[in-house]
Formats: sequence, C-alpha cells, structure tokens
Amino acid sequence: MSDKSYLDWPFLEDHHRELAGLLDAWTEKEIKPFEDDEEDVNALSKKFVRMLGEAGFLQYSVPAEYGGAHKSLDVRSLCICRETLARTTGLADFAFAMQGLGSGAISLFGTSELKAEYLPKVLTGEAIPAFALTEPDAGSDAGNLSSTAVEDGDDYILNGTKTFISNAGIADFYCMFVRTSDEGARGLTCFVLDADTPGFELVESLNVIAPHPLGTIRMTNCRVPKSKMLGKVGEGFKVAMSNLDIFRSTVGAASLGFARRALDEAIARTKERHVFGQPLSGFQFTQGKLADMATEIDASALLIYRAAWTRDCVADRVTREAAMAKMYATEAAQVVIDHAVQLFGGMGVLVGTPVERLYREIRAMRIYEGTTDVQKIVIATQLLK
Ligand code: COS
Repeated sequence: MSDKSYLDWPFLEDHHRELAGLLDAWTEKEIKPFEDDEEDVNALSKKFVRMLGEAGFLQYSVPAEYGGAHKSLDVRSLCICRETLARTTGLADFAFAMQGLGSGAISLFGTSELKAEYLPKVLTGEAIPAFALTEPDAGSDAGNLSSTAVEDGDDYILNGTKTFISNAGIADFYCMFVRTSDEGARGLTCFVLDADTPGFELVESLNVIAPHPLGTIRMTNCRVPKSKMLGKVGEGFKVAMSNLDIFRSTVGAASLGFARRALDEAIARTKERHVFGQPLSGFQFTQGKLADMATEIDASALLIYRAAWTRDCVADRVTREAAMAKMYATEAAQVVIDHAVQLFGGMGVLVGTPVERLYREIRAMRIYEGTTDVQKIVIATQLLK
C-alpha cells in the first residue's frame, strides 16, 4: 500500500483527501480488473471514459458552470486523480487526463456558447476531445507549425497534418492549432474542429511501447465557422501554453503514480525474495535503493503539489513551477522504476509483470507535453526575463 502521508500536507484541503480515498477505492474495484489489458486500447480507453463519467470523476475536467466540481479547473484534484489512476493502469490515467487536456482550451478560452456546446458532453464522457498541436516538422518547436487557416467569409478553411495526437481516431472534436499569419509563435490561432467535418481524416494509428489511442490526422479544406475560434486570432500559442501550464503538473502526477507503484512492488518483492540465506530487503544495497526511491518520490510530490497549489490558490501563470514539476517527476520516476526492475531481477523484464509495464509506461512521459529539454528552456526563459 502506497505511502499516503502526503495527503496531510498543507497544499491539500479536506475535499482533496476525500477524493483520493474515493477514487482509490473505485479504481481498485472497477479499473484493476483491466490492469493487464492492452488488446484494443481504443475500445478500452473509450470504456474508461464512460466509466469515469458515470462515476462522476470527470467533474474535475470541466468548470463548475458546466457541471464541474470547482469554479475553474482545480489542478490539485487533477493531480490526485492522475496519480491514483496511474498507480493501477496508465491507460485509465490517459483516458481521464485527455478529457481535461483535450477540452482545456475551451474551458480556458471558449465563448460561453462553445463551453455550453462541448463541456457538458466531456463531463459525462459522451464526447472525447483531443489537443492537436504537434506536426511532423514541429514538435518541441511548436511555435513553428505549418498547418494553415485561411479566412473565407464567416469561416476559416483549415489544411495540414498533425501527428502524435492522443485520441486521434476516437476523438469527437479537436482543439486544433493552425497558422493564420507568418508571425512565428504569434501567428497561430486555435479552433474547435468536429471530427465529422468534411475533409478531416485519420491517416494512421501509431503503435507505441505503452499503447494508447494515438495517431496522425489530416485536414483537407476543412471549413470551420469563425464562432469556433478559441481566444483571438494570433493567440493560439498562448492558448496552447496556458493549457500546458495546467496539465504539465498533472503529467508529473501520473509519473508519480507510476513511481509509487514501482516502490510498492519493490518493497513487497524484496521482503519475500530470499537470496544468500536472507530476504533481499536485508541487504544494505537494497535498502539504499529503496531509500533513494522513496526520497525521489517525496521530492517529486513536493514539486507537483507546490505547482498545483500555486495555480489553484496564488497565481494564474505557473509556467516555471509546472515545468519544474513535470521535468523532475518524470525523470525521477524513470530512475525509480529502473531500480524496481533491477530489484526484480529477471522477473522485472518478463512481459506482463507490473514493473515491466511501468518501465514502458514511463518513457513517453519524459517526451510528451514538452520534453525534459524543452522544460529546461521554459524554466530558463522565465529566469532570464
Ligand atoms: N502562458 C501564456 N502565454 C504564453 C506562455 C505561457 N506559458 N508561453 C508563451 N506565451 C505567450 C508569450 O507571452 C507570447 O505572447 P506575447 O506576444 O503576448 O508576449 C507568445 O505566447 C509567444 O511566445 P514566445 O515563443 O515569444 O514566448 P517566450 O519568449 O515567452 O518563450 C519559449 C520562448 C521557447 C520558452 C516558448 O516558445 C515555449 O514555451 N516553447 C515550448 C513549446 C513547447 O512546449 N513545445 C512542446 C509542445 S508539447 S505538445
């Protein structure tokens, strides 16, 4: 059983503690039976979205005016949900996270009409959203993307290709970032594009080491009304980065969930495994590893809940704090999980064991929503301003 003492930290309130307990019990009962299932991730992810919606946990993905639990997105609740789900399965965490990240641009920048049209369906799990920023030639350098939107009367005509898009193929709508002028990062604009818009297509699904719904999509002369714009013309980069400022801390939280699970598994294994006449846990080499793992976990949690609390209670702009939390927690979790694999020996690389799954799950976290290298640039940019 994971250490829960962090729930008493002053960053959290009683309703967070209550949520952690409720979701933990629900996950154990409802999600755990699917822990090893990697067969049809698109179908399973959709199922998880429905289940999370029916159980009421998607109320953390939208603001209160549209059925959510809090006036605005509460980052501490999002972190608790991701950390709790990730301890059991990365796919359930993914399904939860994408409801918030995919619709975050609407929650933050949408008109009241757009919020009323999309957010209630995100809350119930009836609609699946996606965040479409990355392109074949613009990943880390997101401000350099080349998909276009050209004004045509009351509409814009969108063209271009996006890749590594989570929920590609199963999403009902996409918050789509496109270029409306040549002014670099200041020339981007965001639109909501419905998946059934003529000219929109899934090009291919992408299969990655920890499978989840992911793919490449293409827009060919997709007509979108101006009323579906999020923010103003030229504000697309700001819309994307403000969204990431909220969700980057939660990527850290999911990694923290993976790391906590790895430590739990390692403690149980080293107590029960006997070598040279005593439990593995009796050796100081083992104890040193366990101590390092626990310390990295607490350090990550402190940075994550500091960033989340700052966003919820102190400041709108948490670019530095969120980048630090994401960078530290994802890198630390990779090391923690690697230690767990080593302590398991041969069993640690056997396909289907929990630590083997965690080893695959954690790798992408150091890349998506901004690589560790991008987080360093973001932090340094803030320091040097
Ligand atoms: N929140 C709100 N607005 C932001 C923002 C944030 N976190 N980051 C940038 N912006 C705004 C800037 O303030 C600027 O707006 P103004 O013209 O009104 O000042 C606009 O977006 C363009 O940003 P610019 O690139 O000029 O920003 P900076 O000089 O502040 O930052 C870096 C430079 C490299 C740090 C920035 O381009 C960046 O964050 N790049 C990383 C992109 C990224 O995360 N890639 C991975 C995507 S993973 S899906």
